[in-house]
Amino acid sequence: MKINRRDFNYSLALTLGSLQFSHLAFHEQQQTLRVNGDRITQHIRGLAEFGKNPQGGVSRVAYSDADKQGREYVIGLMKDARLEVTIDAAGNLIGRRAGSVPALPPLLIGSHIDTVPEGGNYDGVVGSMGAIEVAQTLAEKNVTLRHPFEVVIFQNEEGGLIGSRAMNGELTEKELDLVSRSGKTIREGIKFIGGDPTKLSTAKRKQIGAYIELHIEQGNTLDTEKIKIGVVEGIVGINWWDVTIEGFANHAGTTAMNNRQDALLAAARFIQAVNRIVTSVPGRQVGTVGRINALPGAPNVIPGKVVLSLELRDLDAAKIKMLYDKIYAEAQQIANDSRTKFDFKEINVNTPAPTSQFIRSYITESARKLGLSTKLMPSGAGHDAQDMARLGPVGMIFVPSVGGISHSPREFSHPQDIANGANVLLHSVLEFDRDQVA
Ligand code: HGY
Ligand code: MN
Ligand code: MN
Repeated sequence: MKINRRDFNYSLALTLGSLQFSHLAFHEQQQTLRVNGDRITQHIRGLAEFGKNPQGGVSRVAYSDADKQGREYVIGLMKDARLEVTIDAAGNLIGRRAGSVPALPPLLIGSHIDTVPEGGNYDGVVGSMGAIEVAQTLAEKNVTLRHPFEVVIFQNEEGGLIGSRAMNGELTEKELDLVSRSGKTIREGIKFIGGDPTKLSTAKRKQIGAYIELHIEQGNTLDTEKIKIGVVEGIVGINWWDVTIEGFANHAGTTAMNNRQDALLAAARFIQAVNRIVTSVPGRQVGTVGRINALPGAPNVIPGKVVLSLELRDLDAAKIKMLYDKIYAEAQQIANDSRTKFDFKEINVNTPAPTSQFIRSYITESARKLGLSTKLMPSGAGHDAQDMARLGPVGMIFVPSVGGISHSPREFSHPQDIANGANVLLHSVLEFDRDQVA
């Protein structure tokens, strides 16, 4: 058949028009996609069985039996969501779906399922179940993203962001010998959950397209101000030290009050000093002594040794350093006065990280289209996102925590708020995938 130029142009215009139309229709169809909120609730309840405690929360510390069982449950959910599941050498759980443009850097979403001792059912769990739900929604609606897509459940978030620091290459060989809350060293723990600490470097990633994490706020700003979605502007840095105070253990009945080297008394002064120094300058910085062990630990022995934890947090690493220097100097004074010795050992450093401007705008825009109010806010809690920020742009979506309670069995977020957050995650993923092709 002979075709003249006019006909050709006409048919080309028709084809382009219908392509454009189908692209628009596709775009519109994507706009109406929603997650299944009831299914997220069911999965949160399902996971709550592993490590559940009488207080109504869970103790699912990393590398415990409950953690391992919870991870097995999660692997099942990932498979149901048609994700291809692997465990990397660091023990992170990864569920993948291929993208239509395999050369693009991967788009990651996820969170963690390990908890603090006597923790709740929402910290980390909401983001993990929300991410799997996003994957399942995409699979059910046959949406193929351009980017390779991964749901990542990071291991041992609560013990110092261990899994995500392995992914960005910051986890050191020395840290593997630290004893975790499970009683196992990190090295033993990684093996226990199916990783391979001898091949840790293979868990290290080069570049990611983005990492977006849904999480409960863990503070009361959204709940008090009745705002549905927090758009995180940055995540605090967190530094941990073990502080050992050496005194002299002696008889509590025969050693006069003016002749003691009481390590616990020095520790008490130190704890007061931390609080005073941290509150002596303006800002949102926080400092905590959250763990203390006095030895030998008997009513009739003057404590000869104390080991306690010191934690400092701020969005500005320089401020953390400044506070630490002041605390260190004051500790030397207390040591002189009390004839004790203070030794500081840095055990974990999580660098502060701003979130990416353009991912914030996808989150804000997705929330707006869903009719949800937003607020730009910092995160006072640490998250794996701060480590992923070393590998590419990151964003975080917060949903309200009732009463701002977290790290407690009384942690709670309403199912509707969780579904809202997961929908914002879904649409942020779609926006990113549409826009970012370079
Ligand atoms: O400790 C934290 O900030 C976090 O919940 N892992
Ligand atoms: Mn936590
Ligand atoms: Mn968390």
